[in-house]
Amino acid sequence: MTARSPSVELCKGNNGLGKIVLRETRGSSVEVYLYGAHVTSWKNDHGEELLFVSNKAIFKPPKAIRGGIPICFPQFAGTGNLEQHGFARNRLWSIDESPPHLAVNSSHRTFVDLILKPTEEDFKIWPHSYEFRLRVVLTIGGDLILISRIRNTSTDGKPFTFTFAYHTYFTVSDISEVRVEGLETQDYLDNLKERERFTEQGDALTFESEVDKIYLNAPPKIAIIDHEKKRTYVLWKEGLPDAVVWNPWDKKAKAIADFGDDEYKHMLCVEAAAIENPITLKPGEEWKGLQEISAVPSSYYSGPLDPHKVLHG
Ligand code: TA6
Repeated sequence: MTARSPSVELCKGNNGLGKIVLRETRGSSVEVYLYGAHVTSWKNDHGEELLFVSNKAIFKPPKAIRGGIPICFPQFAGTGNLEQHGFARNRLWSIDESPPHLAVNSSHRTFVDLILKPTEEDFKIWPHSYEFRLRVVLTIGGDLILISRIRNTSTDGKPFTFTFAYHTYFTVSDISEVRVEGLETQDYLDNLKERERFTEQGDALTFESEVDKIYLNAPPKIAIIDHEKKRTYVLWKEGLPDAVVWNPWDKKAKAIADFGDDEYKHMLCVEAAAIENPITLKPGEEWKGLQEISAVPSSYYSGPLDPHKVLHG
């Protein structure tokens, strides 16, 4: 295999939208659109796509791209005059040519820094001054790291409060053959039951119907096991206490215009988030939220899930 040198390339993506492609030596790659600072592709050394993007995704502002890793800011599943997941994913970001120093280790050599600042229009709907810097890193080993730094730059002494999520869509071979480990016994708010609070029972999460749960104060490490592919996604989060797990299943999938009717079978959202305790920044203060995802062979292969167990819980 010819050795490649790591590279960062700005090019045109779908509909001529600006896109940055990060490539690492062993063949892994990441693509991120300037529109929404939206990661839409993360491939391993063998060129296999690890993120789900709907075949019906509309790469056209103001609609957010369906899939990949939408950035939910300044709110997650909120109400009021903002879109439910905020507006960061609907804005055109810029490449940050002079980012303040961010300590990274040697394996973080291939990255791009993006920045979003409010426009006059934004001020009308969310009257706060901020700088949102996103660093997208592809490590030598092919891991994908997102580091968000949000600073309150207001000069009028006004603090602001926000909620946040990396709304990550993982691609899976068959949702009924997927387990999630690390959230068992956690408390969660169930979005399908008016956000009532429950405690997760049993061991790993398995999936046989729509799920939309906000796990509170979840452990920093969560594993998503794709039995068929013998692949495990490992999600590591810092500064993001909560985790959302979402699959629309068949009925909701049909109701989402930019989502294929059967696509729910091949995706699962596991989202590092800060929801239960919104973050407040005084002027000059900065918040940092990091997510690292890796894809590793599932050495522990327990064989196909027991259909009776999966179907009847
Ligand atoms: O993360 C789960 C969720 O909040 C679901 O309730 C569903 O609305 C999903 O996000 C997709 O939201 P979107 O605004 O991207 O269509």
